[in-house]
Amino acid sequence: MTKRSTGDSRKSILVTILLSACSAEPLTPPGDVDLAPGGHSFADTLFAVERDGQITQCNGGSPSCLVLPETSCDAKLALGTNDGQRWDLGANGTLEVAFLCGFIMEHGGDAVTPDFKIWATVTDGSRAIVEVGPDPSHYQRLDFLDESDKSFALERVPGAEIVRYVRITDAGQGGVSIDAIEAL
Ligand SMILES: [Ca+2]
Repeated sequence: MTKRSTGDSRKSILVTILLSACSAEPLTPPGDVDLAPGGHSFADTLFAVERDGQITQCNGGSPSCLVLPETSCDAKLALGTNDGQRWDLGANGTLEVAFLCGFIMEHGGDAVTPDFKIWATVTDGSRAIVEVGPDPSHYQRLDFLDESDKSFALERVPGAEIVRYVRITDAGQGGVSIDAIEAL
């Protein structure tokens, strides 16, 4: 075996390990419930939270997809499955979550079909701005979260075929609380 092929083999093994680490094993978010095993994926990582003008970076912890990153941020209530435990955005508050063990994929071709769902409670007259991106530096505005448990279609954003980050920003009135973000 040549030196190069050994290196390729090692790369292949590494990729295999990484892929298997991010397989559909049930995840257990701290303080929340199990993610749906083998089912749709839910936001698994808190990236940042802003409420009452204070920004908190929440990422960190384990890089393994078998266990959600540990975080002291209370906004972890918005991770994992829709379990009825919600994070209140607060007026002008922002929540940034990521699918680091999964992703949201546009499907349906030219047809506008729901690609992800934000499980949320939105009081009458309240709304939040929803943005998506492949990373936290390239958000594109998608739509408003202006009703509870609303589904969204990536077709509204040209070129957004796979996204991993979702940023939800209260439009000013408050009254929006997030339970979970689910890739469909
Ligand atoms: Ca929840």
